[in-house]
Amino acid sequence: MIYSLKLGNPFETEAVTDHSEINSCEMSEFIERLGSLGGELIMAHTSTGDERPDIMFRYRMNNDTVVFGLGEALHGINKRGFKYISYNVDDMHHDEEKNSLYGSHNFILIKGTEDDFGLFFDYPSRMEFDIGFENRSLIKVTAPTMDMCIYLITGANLYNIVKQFRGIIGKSYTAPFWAFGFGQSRWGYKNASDVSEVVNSYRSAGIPLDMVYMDIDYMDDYKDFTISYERFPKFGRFVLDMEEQGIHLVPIIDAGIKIENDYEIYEEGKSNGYFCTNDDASLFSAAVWPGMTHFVDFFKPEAREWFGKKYSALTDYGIEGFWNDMNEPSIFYTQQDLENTCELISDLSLSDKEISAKDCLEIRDSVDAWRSPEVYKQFYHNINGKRVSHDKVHNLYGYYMTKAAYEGLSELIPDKRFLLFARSSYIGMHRYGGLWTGDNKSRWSHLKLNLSQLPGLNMCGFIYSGADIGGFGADVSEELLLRWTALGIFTPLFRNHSVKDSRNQECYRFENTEAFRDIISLRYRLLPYLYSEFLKAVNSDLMYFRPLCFDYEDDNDALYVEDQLLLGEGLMIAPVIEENANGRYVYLPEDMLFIKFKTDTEFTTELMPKGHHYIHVAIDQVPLFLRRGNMLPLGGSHVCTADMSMYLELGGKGELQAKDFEIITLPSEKPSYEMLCESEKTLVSNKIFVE
Ligand code: MIG
Repeated sequence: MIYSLKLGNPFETEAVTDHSEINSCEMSEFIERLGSLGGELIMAHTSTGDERPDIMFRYRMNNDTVVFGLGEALHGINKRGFKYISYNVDDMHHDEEKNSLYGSHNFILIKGTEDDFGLFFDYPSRMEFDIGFENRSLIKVTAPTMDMCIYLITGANLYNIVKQFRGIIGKSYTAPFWAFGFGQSRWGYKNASDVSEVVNSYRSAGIPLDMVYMDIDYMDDYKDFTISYERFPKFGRFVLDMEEQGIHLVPIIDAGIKIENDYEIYEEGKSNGYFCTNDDASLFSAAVWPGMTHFVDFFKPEAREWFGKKYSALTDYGIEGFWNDMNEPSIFYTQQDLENTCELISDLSLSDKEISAKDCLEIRDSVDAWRSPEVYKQFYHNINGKRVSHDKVHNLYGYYMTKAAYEGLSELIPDKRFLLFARSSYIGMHRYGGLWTGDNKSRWSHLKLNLSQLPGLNMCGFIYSGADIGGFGADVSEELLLRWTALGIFTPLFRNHSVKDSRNQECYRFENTEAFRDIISLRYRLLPYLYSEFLKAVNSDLMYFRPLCFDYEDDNDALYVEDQLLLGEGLMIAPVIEENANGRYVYLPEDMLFIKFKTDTEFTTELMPKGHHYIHVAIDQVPLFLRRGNMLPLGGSHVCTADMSMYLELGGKGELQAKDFEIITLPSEKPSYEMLCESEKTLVSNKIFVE
């Protein structure tokens, strides 16, 4: 059951799209329902003497309570023990003590002693989730104003609650099949020959590759919807050449629009009033990569429509995939900051006083708005004719940018699925694109973090998601990259990406290219299963990745497993995430078939009983577990999805042959092809890849 409570005058975020099954409650009824589950809702005046009350949800946990959710938030799958702040931020240091990341996903799922329930706080500005941080046994969710919708979801079990939640927030974005290929990216590919070199090197190493991402350097002076023809001469020809080699180019689009006379986007945005404004209605200016920029007011439907159509600058060349970046929005400093700082310097230089260290620090701080929440109180949107402070709707900015892109691309490429994902997000954006989890680092702890973030994201509808494989910042070791890639082959978004001045991180740069080839080829062999499970998750509000306890409800050991996940209906993954390990401990909640891939074509299987085990997994091997009653179809090895037309043609037209697959089953008898097509649990049926 789903209950909602509307408090005050909430902003319509459009996170929830289907209200038909929701019982909207009066305050007293809602409080009573929460109370019967052990939760309290309290309105309290803040000590600052604000007239408006704080909202606080409170829940007393016992020793066994486990809390899930919060989307991409840091820490483990179980969110207990930390305080999370929903206020989107561009912070490239994903350290354990950080409270916020790029997205805010205000859904929590409480596994209580008696009843389990979920809560969604639909509130687009800053709020806090203290999940047993200040007090180990207390959950405290607070927001500074009472303008919010709260949704309470009860159900038979955790998975059922998530499915109901997914049902009200609308169907997740469907990525095209090719977006499940492997992608190489690096901030620093500056011209066509850099990109070609990447493609050639992958092809000659025999490592599969489907896309090369183009970071900001492909643009002319970091201007959105431009291409530097100096560095990418004959761009149209180049896109076609790449396509012939089975490569999709995926350019980046940033949020800030460069202020420059005669730059079409700037001129049109300005004359049509599509940009965010200052207090006094003048245009708000702030610096990002292009220098001074304006920000599109994505809350205006006309501005969204206009911006979305601008993607034609690239789709006209045959581009079908994009990533949206810097859309928290990320701001280095504002025009105002810059002016104040100049004034400060000039005052100091005019005075006779010696310039102190304190003065220098003041100068530095005065021009630095990066990651400062204060800057978001300085500009405004025009929403239905009303001026709204950005701060009030801050967490929605990336979401509305992605909505603009999605709607534009749907018109520009109407007959095809396109690839689209973004960095900043809020629940609701999952209908328009996927996300990547931003600037992680080449650290073993971030490999683990990658795994921990996946189920939370799935709960909130973000199925097409993934992290920068190998880590964005810092230098990666070959071992870390191999182990990380061995996790990456299972994530829908599978992209190796790194920052400019870090060690070159393309797989062919390392000695053991064969191991990379085997691991990534395995991804392609698994695609029939993976893409089918992805479509099932999207179309039926399922989770592609789930914590073990979602399926093994009464298994107390399964409840605490933090480094294994269920993948789709039939698989469990247990990647090696420790340095210098020759394997790992796994927990099997039931008997499973342990499949160890040695190369892309060679594997061993072993039936393993329920319980705790140690498995040996060498650096070039991939472990996988098949659940009872399921089969795993393995397609052939391919260097790109374009070569897999066999699967793509299936849409009712092509004939799928059992011989096209190698089939791994757990039951003793080998299933016939007919069985394969008929079985409810079948992964290969003529339904794969068809909605
Ligand atoms: O301030 O476009 O997260 O993936 O390579 C850095 C350059 C801007 C941040 C993105 C990262 C991208 C980088 N961007």
